[in-house]
Amino acid sequence: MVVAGGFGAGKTTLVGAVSEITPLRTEETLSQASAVTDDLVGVAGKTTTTVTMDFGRITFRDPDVVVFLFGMPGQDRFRRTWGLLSEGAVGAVVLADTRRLQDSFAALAHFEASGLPFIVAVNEFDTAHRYSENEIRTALALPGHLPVLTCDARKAHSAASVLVRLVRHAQNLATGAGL
Ligand SMILES: Nc1nc2c(ncn2[C@@H]2O[C@H](COP(=O)(O)OP(=O)(O)OP(=O)(O)O)[C@@H](O)[C@H]2O)c(=O)[nH]1
Ligand SMILES: [Mg+2]
Repeated sequence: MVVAGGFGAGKTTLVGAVSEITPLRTEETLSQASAVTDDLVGVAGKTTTTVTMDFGRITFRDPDVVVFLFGMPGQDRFRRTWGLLSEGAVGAVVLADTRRLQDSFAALAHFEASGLPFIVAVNEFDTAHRYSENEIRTALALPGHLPVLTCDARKAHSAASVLVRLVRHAQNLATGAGL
């Protein structure tokens, strides 16, 4: 599975929260040079960014299914990496931060074009306004069948629920039940 979404939406946090192994991370310090492209409004405390990927693993029980998790870099200048990381994936979670909803557009467009099953999970940051599912669906122009849920990327249980929802959605699409 891949975890995608805009810069600072909480992808690295989510992979780290659910992974049963110490996640592989590729964080680099945000520098003065990136200030022009990596807008820190809403994520002022952020000091690093993912430059290649996060990698984690989770096992679902009964039946045992081992899932590899790939967290993507957020900025759309890494778009080439998104395609490479999502090749052969079961599906994608597009994490959204309602303080910077526009940052989700590039990932949404990517998965719409690629045809990979995806769901939207709103990572509810403490300082962010809470919007209804319908408001988010409208703002992101999402079709009715596409699951939209909320989560706290820091909490393993919440993050795992998102992944389970993605599996169900992918299964529904495969059997035609979700159309
Ligand atoms: N309050 C709160 N903080 C969060 C949550 N999720 C992530 N954070 C914090 O937000 C910051 C950004 O999280 P990351 O996980 O690095 O975000 P990312 O999407 O991987 O960022 P990029 O790789 O740079 O695109 C970190 O300081 C996290 O601790 C959350 O659900 N609530
Ligand atoms: Mg990251």
